[in-house]
Amino acid sequence: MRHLLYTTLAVAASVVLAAPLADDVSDFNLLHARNIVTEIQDSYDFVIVGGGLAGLVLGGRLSEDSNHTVLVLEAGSNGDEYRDRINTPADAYYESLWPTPLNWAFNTTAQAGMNNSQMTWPRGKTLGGSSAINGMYMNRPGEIEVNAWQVMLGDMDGADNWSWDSLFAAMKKSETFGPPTQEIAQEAGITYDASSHGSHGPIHMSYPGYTFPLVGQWSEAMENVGIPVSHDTYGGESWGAYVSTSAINPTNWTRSYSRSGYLDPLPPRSNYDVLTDAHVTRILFNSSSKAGNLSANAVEYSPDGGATKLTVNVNKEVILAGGTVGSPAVLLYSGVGPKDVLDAAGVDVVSELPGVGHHLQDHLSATVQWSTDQSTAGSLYAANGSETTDSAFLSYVNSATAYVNASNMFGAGMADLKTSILQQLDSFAASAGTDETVVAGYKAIYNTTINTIFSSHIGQVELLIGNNLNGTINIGCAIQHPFSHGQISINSSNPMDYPVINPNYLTHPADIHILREGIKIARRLGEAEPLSSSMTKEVWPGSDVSSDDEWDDWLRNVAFTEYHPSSSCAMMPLKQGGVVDANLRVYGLANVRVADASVPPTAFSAHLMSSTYGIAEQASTLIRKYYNIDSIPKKSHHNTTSTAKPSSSANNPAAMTTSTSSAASASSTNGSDGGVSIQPWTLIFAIAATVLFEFWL
Ligand SMILES: Cc1cc2nc3c(=O)[nH]c(=O)nc-3n(C[C@H](O)[C@H](O)[C@H](O)COP(=O)(O)OP(=O)(O)OC[C@H]3O[C@@H](n4cnc5c(N)ncnc54)[C@H](O)[C@@H]3O)c2cc1C
Ligand SMILES: *[C@@H]1O[C@H](CO)[C@@H](O)[C@H](O)[C@H]1NC(C)=O
Ligand SMILES: *[C@@H]1O[C@H](CO)[C@@H](O)[C@H](O)[C@H]1NC(C)=O
Ligand SMILES: *[C@@H]1O[C@H](CO)[C@@H](O)[C@H](O)[C@H]1NC(C)=O
Ligand SMILES: *[C@@H]1O[C@H](CO)[C@@H](O)[C@H](O)[C@H]1NC(C)=O
Ligand SMILES: *[C@@H]1O[C@H](CO)[C@@H](O)[C@H](O)[C@H]1NC(C)=O
Ligand SMILES: *[C@@H]1O[C@H](CO)[C@@H](O)[C@H](O)[C@H]1NC(C)=O
Ligand SMILES: *[C@@H]1O[C@H](CO)[C@@H](O)[C@H](O)[C@H]1NC(C)=O
Ligand SMILES: *[C@@H]1O[C@H](CO)[C@@H](O)[C@H](O)[C@H]1NC(C)=O
Ligand SMILES: *[C@@H]1O[C@H](CO)[C@@H](O)[C@H](O)[C@H]1NC(C)=O
Ligand SMILES: *[C@@H]1O[C@H](CO)[C@@H](O)[C@H](O)[C@H]1NC(C)=O
Ligand SMILES: *[C@@H]1O[C@H](CO)[C@@H](O)[C@H](O)[C@H]1NC(C)=O
Ligand SMILES: CC(=O)N[C@H]1CO[C@H](CO)[C@@H](O)[C@@H]1O
Repeated sequence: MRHLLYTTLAVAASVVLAAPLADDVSDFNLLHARNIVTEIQDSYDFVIVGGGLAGLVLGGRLSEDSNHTVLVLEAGSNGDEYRDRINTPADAYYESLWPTPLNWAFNTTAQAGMNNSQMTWPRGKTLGGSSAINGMYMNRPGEIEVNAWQVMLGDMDGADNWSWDSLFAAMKKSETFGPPTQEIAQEAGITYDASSHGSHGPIHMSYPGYTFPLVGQWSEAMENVGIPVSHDTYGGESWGAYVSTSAINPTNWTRSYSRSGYLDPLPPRSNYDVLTDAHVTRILFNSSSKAGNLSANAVEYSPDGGATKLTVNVNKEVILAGGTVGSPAVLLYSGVGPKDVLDAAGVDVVSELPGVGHHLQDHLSATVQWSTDQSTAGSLYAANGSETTDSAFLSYVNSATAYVNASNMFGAGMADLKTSILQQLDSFAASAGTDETVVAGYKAIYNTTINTIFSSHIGQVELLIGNNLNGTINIGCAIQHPFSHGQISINSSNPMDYPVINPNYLTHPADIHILREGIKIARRLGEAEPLSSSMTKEVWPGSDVSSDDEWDDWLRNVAFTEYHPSSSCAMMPLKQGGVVDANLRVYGLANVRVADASVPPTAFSAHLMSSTYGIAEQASTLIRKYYNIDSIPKKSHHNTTSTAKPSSSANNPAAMTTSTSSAASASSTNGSDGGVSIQPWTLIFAIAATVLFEFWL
């Protein structure tokens, strides 16, 4: 097990959010519990599996149609006990939720390409999912790579929904952009184009209320190593250096995540229930309909760690939003997946679907570190001065980033590398599995990655700066489009057992090459003006590591996940090992869809929140359209837009009448968490913090 990731900082501090004492703290909980229930109905039209980033988007949007009943089942707790740590952005570094029950804390299998180490895979297990425990970077994939996804779908019905234009609109629908203050913009060197962001969505994308000169030096240092500055990365040209937005609500410097955006502000809706501590074990199918596509008629779940199994009936659809690990795991335990995996695990095959769990891709990263005599966020925090009670300071999260394309990385060597990667296509594809459709899918992804993405402006690595440690500055590098693909599988028939995660890190020779050249740029950057003036000495890996072999050995021992696994329920043609079609329907099943980060067939050159919000918004729109199709006037576009817009609680008068508290009248008109007026509250707690050594996300 890799322990290097953690270092324990024996800090004990008290954090007091600068806010007046709320006169009634229970009011707050009441207000936030409106659609969170402890008892559910016997059946629902839609049962959503997972109340994470995507699941709460789907729940919020589908329940806007008051004639549909919607249930979200979330395995984790409601997270209320940890709410202040979730809310405080900088706590992602200083009071991480990793050591709590809000983290699934998966481990990978021993990785052959990583000196056989097992690696930790944190994933959120609470309302909000990973968006409740993550690093809040909020950026976008590029137009080229999203359109490449659409092209891979060929002429499949619904393929249009996954073009850049469609996904861009869906991503914007989820967001409300908040510009930086003039001071922050100047010090951090932030430029932006508000028209590339959404303005009425539930999720805030903004900038921290505190920054450092270091952040402002980022772009100039980048230019000094030959990497261009990006001026509008949010509009599709996602490459170059810039200061990213973060999922932070600038009105009170709190984390903005799927719970705060899509669940808490809702009025009570009599057609919408969210049940926590409900671990979905299986989807149950109508066995008398085996001739065509199988119909799911119930979902089985356990409220108590597997001791009891309960079921809830499904009138219309099951929608999987368990994430890249959870969604394929539920399919596999339900008997939907590759026969070899199901047979070995002792699970009866209900519907053979070879691609489930395959095509897993993740961003793998490493960091170079320098000592510094400057104040860092970490040193200010460690000093326990007035900053630690300043909510603007506690909103500081790292956000300077850059996406570096292949010609910036390899120059004239790019063509040779491309040729050698193409030459390895066939031999490498054979290792993707024994099923010919899965192998064909691997070839298709690989082909798109090398021919369309590698050869373009899209970044092959991401670089980021981190200053949340006491006395050190990090520059990290992460590969974005790995050629090594892995698999989520199971080795047990007990759905409470963790799935088997094998990302196959660095098994394809191109990946170590790309990561090595990227990490060399990270070192050069720390040695480039003006950043170099902040760095005293490189402390990790240091001067012992400089030849290619030394870098490779080091990387195979220290690299770790950037927490962006994707593609394990890939949207591709069935003959290419696809799991869902372009309408997100699982092949072979009549009424089961997947809508989360597991769906895009290729990794993106970006952190995955924004694209996943877009996928969930898009899924909600197409599902609502499908069920309301007869009621949509075919000709008039002007008067039908309300079905596709963030719809207000006023759209849902039936649900509103059940409101008993005055709070409901203050509920949002646009679904953003700006609408509900909740008294801020004061909290004081003692910390014995475990700081993640390299947690710069
Ligand atoms: C530590 C960390 C840092 C990250 N940093 C960033 C960042 O800075 N920026 C960024 O954009 N992205 C970041 N990410 C990635 C981003 O958070 C995820 O890509 C995104 O949340 C994926 O959304 P999702 O809906 O697919 O899955 P999730 O948000 O993980 O939600 C899945 C939900 O399903 C639930 N679930 C799973 N299985 C079951 C089951 N059987 N029954 C019931 N419920 C189930 C889970 O408990 C969870 O709540 C980070 C992720 C992590 C873990
Ligand atoms: C993951 O590995 C750690 C360290 O070896 C171990 O403590 C933990 O129990 C493992 N978790 C799982 C789910 O196997
Ligand atoms: C930090 O400062 C607070 C007072 O502001 C004090 O109560 C606390 O003990 C200090 N923590 C440490 C670790 O010094
Ligand atoms: C359900 O409600 C939506 C809007 O809330 C409406 O457009 C649609 O016609 C309704 N569908 C049915 C079948 O009543
Ligand atoms: C592999 O890991 C072991 C144990 O951590 C270490 O002793 C060894 O040097 C590593 N091998 C290489 C080639 O890095
Ligand atoms: C199961 O399938 C049969 C035959 O297709 C159908 O008549 C029946 O209504 C289905 N039951 C449910 C609960 O979907
Ligand atoms: C099964 O569903 C697919 C769509 O996902 C559809 O194209 C196909 O016709 C269906 N098959 C049967 C037998 O209903
Ligand atoms: C922070 O670093 C300084 C300088 O190295 C050191 O004196 C101090 O003890 C550190 N603080 C903590 C909390 O580790
Ligand atoms: C590979 O990609 C190229 C360029 O995008 C495309 O023309 C070709 O059809 C693809 N080949 C396969 C086998 O997918
Ligand atoms: C990479 O970016 C540079 C600009 O810095 C550009 O000139 C070059 O064409 C890009 N490379 C590719 C492969 O598009
Ligand atoms: C569309 O809405 C406008 C304004 O609300 C109204 O004047 C017009 O008659 C409507 N058109 C149709 C076809 O309903
Ligand atoms: C932050 O402000 C929003 C209004 O923009 C509010 O809905 C939310 O409850 C506040 N969060 C906290 C923790 O005070
Ligand atoms: C939201 C969206 O873009 N929906 C489109 C999905 O695709 C169908 C047909 O391919 C279009 O009719 C929808 O407008």
